[in-house]
Formats: sequence, C-alpha cells, structure tokens
Amino acid sequence: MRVLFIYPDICSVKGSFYHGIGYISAVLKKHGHETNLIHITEIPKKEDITKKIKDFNPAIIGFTSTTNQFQFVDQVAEWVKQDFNIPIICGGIHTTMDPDSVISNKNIDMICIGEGEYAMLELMNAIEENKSYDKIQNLWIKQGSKIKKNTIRPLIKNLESLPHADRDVFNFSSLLEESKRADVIIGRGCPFACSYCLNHKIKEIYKGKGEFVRIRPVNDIISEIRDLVKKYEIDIINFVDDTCTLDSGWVKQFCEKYSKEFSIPFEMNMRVETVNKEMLQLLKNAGCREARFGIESGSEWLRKNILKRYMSNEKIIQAFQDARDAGMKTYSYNMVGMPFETPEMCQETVEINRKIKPDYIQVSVFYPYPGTELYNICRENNFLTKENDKITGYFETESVLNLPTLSKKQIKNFWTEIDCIVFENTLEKDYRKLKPLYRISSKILGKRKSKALFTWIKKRVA
Ligand code: B12
Ligand code: SF4
Repeated sequence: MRVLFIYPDICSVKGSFYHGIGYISAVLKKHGHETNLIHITEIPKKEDITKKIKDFNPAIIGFTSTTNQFQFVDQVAEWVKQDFNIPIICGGIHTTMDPDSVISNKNIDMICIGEGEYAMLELMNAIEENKSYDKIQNLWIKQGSKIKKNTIRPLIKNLESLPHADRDVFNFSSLLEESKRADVIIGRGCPFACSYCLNHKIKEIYKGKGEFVRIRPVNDIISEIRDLVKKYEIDIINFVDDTCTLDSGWVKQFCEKYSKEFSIPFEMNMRVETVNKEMLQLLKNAGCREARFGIESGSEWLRKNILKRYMSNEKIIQAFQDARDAGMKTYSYNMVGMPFETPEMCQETVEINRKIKPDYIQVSVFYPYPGTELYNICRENNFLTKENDKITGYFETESVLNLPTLSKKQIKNFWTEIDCIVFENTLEKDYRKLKPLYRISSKILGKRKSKALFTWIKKRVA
C-alpha cells in the first residue's frame, strides 16, 4: 500500500529532516509498504501538489505539522479534497496537543494522537486487507457527524526495536547541500515540565502507558551514525533532543564509544542542572563543539513561577563558564514577551546574556502553543483573546499577546537588544575601533539596521 506524507516545512531554504516522518516511513517500509513525501519548503502551488499526488497515486495521505505549520495543512488538504477522493490523516505535535481543532477541519478524515509508527502500520495493513480500521489505538476517526475516539496505546518501550529513521524518503543528500549537518535523535520524552513546552501535556496523555523518558542504547546510536557516514558526506552531527545530558552514565558511555570510532564534531542541547565540569570535559574530548542551553529568561522569579524552570542564575552562569572552560562554543536560547513579564525582567535577560557571553544567541518572541499550561494562562487572563488569537510565523517579532506588563513595542525592542548581544560582544573583542561608530549608527538607524550594516562592514574589513 502507498502512503504519501505531506510536510509543510516552510522555514529554512531546504527544510529539515524530520524524525517523526522518518520513523513512521521506516516502519512502514520494513513491513512492505511504499512511502513518499512532499516536503514543502516554500509557499506551495496547487498544480505541483496535484501532480505529485497523481504520479504517486497513494491509498492515503498523511500530513504532519507543528502549530505554526498548520495553516498550510489546512490549505493543501483543501486542494487534495477538491481533486481526489483519498483519505487524509493528520498527526504530529499540533494534532497531539490540540486534537479537537485538527479533527474539526472539514478535509481531515482522521488524526493520530502521539506516537504514529504502529497506528499507521495497523491502518495501512487494514486498508490493504480491506478490513475496518475504526478501532486502531491512537486514532480518532470521523464517522458521519460523529468522531470515534480510540484509546492511546502504550509508549514504545525500547526505541532500539524501531528501524533507524528513513532518510531516503526526505532525499537526505539534497538536504545536506546547504550544510553537511546530520540531525540525530537519541531518545524521546523529557522529565521536566516547563509550562510553555509540550512535554507536560504529552506526559499527561500517556499517564500509565509506560516510561515517558526513553534514551536509545549507545550502540544503537553509534550504528545509526556509522550507517550515516557510510552513505553521506557529513561534517557535523546535530543531536536535536530537547536535553541530551539527562543520564550521566549514558553520556560517559557515549563519549567513550563515539570518540573511538568517529572524529566528526557534534552539537547538543543540554539543561544546566544536568551538566558539570567533568561531563562537559568528557563531551568536549569526544568531539562536542557546542553546548546549547535554554535560559529563556534572566528573571529567576519569572522562570520559577511562570515558566516552571527551577534552576538558579548562578547555575546558568556556572554551566556556561564550565562549557567555555572545557573549550566548547556556547549557545543560549531565550524568549521575550511572556505572561507577567516586565521591562525589568527583560533587562535581566539582557544582563545574564551579557554576563555569560554566549557565542550564539537565539531569542524568540513567546508564542503560546495550544495544549500547554502557559496557553491556558494566557486565555484565562485575556492576554490571548479571540481577536488576537492568530497563528504566526516562526520567527515573528510581533507578539500575539496583549500583556498589561509589557507593550508590543517593548517586546520588539528587547528582542532586538538580546539579538544584538553576540554581535556587540564580537565588535568589542575584535573590532573595538568600530564600536563608537556602531553606537552612533544605532542611535540613528536603530540596532537592527546597524547590526546588518556593521556585519557587512566587518565582512569587508576581514
Ligand atoms: C528536533 C526539533 C527541532 C529541530 C528540527 C525541526 C524539524 N523540522 O523536525 C529544529 C532545531 C530545527 C527545531 C526548530 C524549531 N522548533 Co522544534 N522541536 C524539535 C523537537 C525537540 C523534536 C521533534 C522530533 O523530531 N521528535 C521526534 C519524533 C520521532 O517524535 P514526534 O515529532 O512526536 O513524532 C511522532 C508523532 O508526533 C507522530 N507523528 C508525527 N507526524 C505524523 C504524521 C502522521 C501522518 C502520523 C500518523 C503520525 C505522526 O508520530 C511520530 C513518531 O512516533 C520538538 C520537541 C519534541 N520533543 O517533540 C521541538 C518542537 C517541535 N519545536 C518547536 C518549536 C516551537 C520550534 C521553533 C519554532 C523554535 C524557535 N522558536 O526557534 C523552530 C522552528 C523551525 C522548524 N523548521 O521547525 C515546538 C513546536 C510547538 C508547536 N506546538 O508547534 C516543539 C514541540 C518544542 C516545544 N517548544 O514544545 N525543532
Ligand atoms: S527542559 Fe526543555 S524539553 Fe524539557 S520540558 Fe523544559 S522546555 Fe520542554
């Protein structure tokens, strides 16, 4: 049986490999099904989509999407239904977090909540054998005006029982053209419960259905990387998990085995409370060139009371110092425009980033994802009303919230302030003479334009 996945990944030029589709595709192929993918990386055109569907002639179409991508699912599913009588299933993060809104879409016939490998396999088998599929766990299926809501199956216990994610369905070589960076995932789940993140909700959905945090055995990951480097030219491994340093025993074993076999540098997301000097040094010696930590806010009050992140500023500063001492580059993730945030708290985010001097910085304007605790808080407090509840693009600097403590303009200004910190640090370090000019230019043009101008000047000077 043939399934065609459609993934609206409109963000970077070439798009990224997505493990969710990769794993489902691998399981389906292993059981004899055929898979294909429309990887949408720019605003889609109906005729292109229609042609690809005609050419592949699938028995079913499977959409995946995060919240911000759902607007494209809505559009493309409409086109599909205009010309084809093919059932449509939708899965992924947004569906899992907000199933009611996704199933209410008139063009979507069924949805998959949570892990999709075995639900999709059972569905494909049932379609192939012409059997009914209305009892498949994890699926909600439209039946006339009713919706059949099936229960959730247990979490996949041993992730190593799954085949390695299928990269061919993505045409992985073409994704490597932009940068030879391979994303690898070491596990699923997170033990923390930050209020803006999906994990606390997923944990609740899967209550009593098995261990939520699962880390793949080191040997399984090593064998996947071995296959990857055999097949593709790879310069860097990017471990995309939310937190890669949860189990110090695992990290130690991984470092030993990885460094014995590979000399390719890698990068990881970490949480400051899960690392120490010794672990960071081990990671560096094994090839880790970049430690990435979520700070999110420099205000301890906001982190603890609103974001449910209980680390101290001291611990953050220490982790950045330790990573730098170990010889790694550091990366800090931040947000502005959170509920109850004040200009003073934003300033604390600026200050902590100035102190830790990261090599890279990412700052996002806070967006309340449906299904999360912080989304509900935004609703209850009227920060998010029917009028301003719109899905924005990923990297918007305009907040959707009406916050009494922080105006949209202040959010934008702090976003710019934080975004410019790394640039200003390099200017200070390597191009001191340009600093006074940059200051004047910032006053006239604003920091954003000045950063662009001086980046251009720096390139010329270098
Ligand atoms: C890896 C990752 C990235 C990577 C790669 C993104 C990508 N294209 O895959 C990078 C670093 C680029 C990234 C960037 C961003 N990310 Co991100 N990312 C993740 C992360 C950590 C893992 C996703 C993953 O691969 N999981 C592993 C797979 C196997 O699990 P899964 O996705 O749940 O898939 C299963 C099911 O959902 C289901 N399923 C999925 N699709 C389908 C389809 C069908 C048909 C079926 C039946 C089932 C099904 O089956 C799958 C297998 O079991 C998640 C957090 C998380 N834990 O999920 C955040 C997450 C997806 N990211 C998020 C965000 C917000 C972003 C950014 C916007 C961050 C920012 N502000 O900069 C950017 C956006 C850029 C982009 N192009 O996506 C949010 C999305 C929230 C939402 N509700 O939309 C998440 C959920 C984290 C969070 N904050 O809660 N991200
Ligand atoms: S530590 Fe990261 S992945 Fe875990 S709950 Fe918090 S934000 Fe989500």
